[in-house]
Parts: sequence; structure tokens; C-alpha cells
Amino acid sequence: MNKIKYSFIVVLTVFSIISCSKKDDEVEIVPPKPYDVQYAIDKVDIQEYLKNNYITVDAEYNVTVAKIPAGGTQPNILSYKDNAAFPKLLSRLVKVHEIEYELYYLVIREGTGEKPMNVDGVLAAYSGSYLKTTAAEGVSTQTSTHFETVMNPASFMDLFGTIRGWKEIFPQFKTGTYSSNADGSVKYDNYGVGMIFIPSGLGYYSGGSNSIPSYSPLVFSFKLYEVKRLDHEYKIINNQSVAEPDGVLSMYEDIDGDGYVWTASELNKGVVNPDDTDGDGIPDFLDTDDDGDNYTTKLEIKNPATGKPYPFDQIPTCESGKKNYLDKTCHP
Ligand SMILES: [Ca+2]
Ligand SMILES: [Ca+2]
Ligand SMILES: [Ca+2]
Ligand SMILES: [Ca+2]
Repeated sequence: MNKIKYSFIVVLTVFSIISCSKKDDEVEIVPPKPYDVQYAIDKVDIQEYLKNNYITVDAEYNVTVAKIPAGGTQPNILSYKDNAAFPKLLSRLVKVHEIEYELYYLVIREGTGEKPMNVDGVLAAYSGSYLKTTAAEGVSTQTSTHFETVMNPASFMDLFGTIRGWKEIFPQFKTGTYSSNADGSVKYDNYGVGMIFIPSGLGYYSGGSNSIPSYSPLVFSFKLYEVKRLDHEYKIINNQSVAEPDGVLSMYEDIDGDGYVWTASELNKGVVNPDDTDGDGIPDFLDTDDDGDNYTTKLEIKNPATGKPYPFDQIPTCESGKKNYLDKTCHP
């Protein structure tokens, strides 16, 4: 889990470096490889992986991946491409880094509950591996190295702080149903189960992360248990991000309603951000003044019943079984 969160910390650090003026003692950094060059390599490696491996899914929806042995008749993962039934291998086009990625994901089960958007909190079990392909004397060998498994997630992860591959694919799945175990713990059923096959440009890229080497394509299997709606505005104080929510949940700041909101750096150059009302380069979900009239959104949103702005810190008490959120309403 820490590894996934790490990318957000890195992003914030990069922001703070960029915002400082250039200093004489600036260290020289080896420039990362061009994204198009690395993607061409990763694309081939991921295709190889999809061709050479098969999955088994147990009764608890745990996914195991194994190499098809010589002469083996197991269906490879690629054989599920656009399958009518599940598992179904699909892909999303991701336009970033001035190129277009085809991001593959496998739907093992869609789920029956609610979909997160790409900046919601998710409670998810997952297992991750990275791929490495080496060529020696004309023979190419592909290895998959497991780096982390979280079977019983204890806390929500904000997808905003995760790698791009996660942000793109989790919104394609739904949560499921809940019941109580005899010991009082929550039992999850009918939740979404899937896999993602992530080119390094949509993962940790040149930086790697902990045990994950730079330029590694990543493979995750996951189960989506719960979604938590979040409110994201923040300000930077002493290089730390400090929450400054405007009271409008990020899901309601998705102006074009496509289920995704992006920062300027997550879009190709010249693309107009459909979720940036005043066009100042800061999308509404991070903008404390969405319409750019110099009055903060927080003080502008009105209670439809009274026509007056909400007292911001006043969070309603919700009936049992519902949670209150910063948009001042109660949700199941
Ligand atoms: Ca907000
Ligand atoms: Ca959107
Ligand atoms: Ca804006
Ligand atoms: Ca305003």
C-alpha cells in the first residue's frame, strides 16, 4: 500500500521542485527515456505476458497467474480479448506524455455496487508483480516478480495519489454487497474483481519504487470492496499539502460526467480540460475558486432550502446506516 501511495508524494515533491527558482547547486539528473521509446518496449513485453500466461480463479476470487507449460492447453490471457462472457480482456486508450497508450485490463467480475471515480477512495485487496524481459543470444526470457500482496486492506487509498494505471481502471469496476460475519467483521460479496497490465509510463516509470526497478511494466490483480467519496482541494504550506476542501465532493466536480477528472499534467499538451470551469489550468476538484470570480467556492455554495451559504464546518448528523460527507448531505 505504501508503494502505491508513494507516487503521490513524489508528485508533490516534483511540484515543489518546479515551483522553486533554479539554484546554482541544482544536482544534475539523468533525463528519463522518451515515453514513446519505452512504451514500444513495454507494449511488446505485455503482449508476451498475455500470450504466455493463464489464470486460475479460486472460490474466494483470488487470482493466480502461471506460465503455460510447453504443450499446455490452458487458454492464455489474450484469448479473453473482447470475450462475450467473463473473463473479458478490454483496453482503454490513455492519452498522456504526448503519446497514446493502450492499457489492458481483465474483467473477471464487474461488481454490482457503486463505481469509484478516478479520485475517490477505494478499499481494495490487491497483489502486484513487475515484469522484466531479458534477451541473451537471441533468446528472450520474461520473468514476473511478485512485490506486494494486501489481502485484508485496513484503510482506503485515494486513487488521486495512485499510479495512472490504477486511476484509469478502478472506475471501470464496481463494489459489491456487504453482510456481517459471525465475529462482527464485514463480509464482502459480488464485488468487482480484475487485473491490470500497466506499461511503465502509467506506473512508476524511471523512478521505480522500493523493490520495483525503473521502467517496469506492472501487473495487478484486485478486488474492489468499498468506495469512499472524497473532497480534494488543498494548499501547499512548507512543501506539505494541507487539506482545504471546498465542500463539493470531487465526484460532483466532474463537469462532463465521464467519471474522470485530471490535472493539466495528466493530459496531453493543448487538450482543453473539460473539468476546469474557469480555464485557469486548475481543475475544479483542486480549485478553491471554480468560477474564477475571486470568491471561494466554499463560501458560494448555497443550501437550496435556505438560499444561504452553508456554515462550512457544520456537518449534518445522518440517520443510522448513512454517512455524512463534506457536501453536507447524507449518503448510504
Ligand atoms: Ca471539492
Ligand atoms: Ca471528467
Ligand atoms: Ca480552474
Ligand atoms: Ca468563485
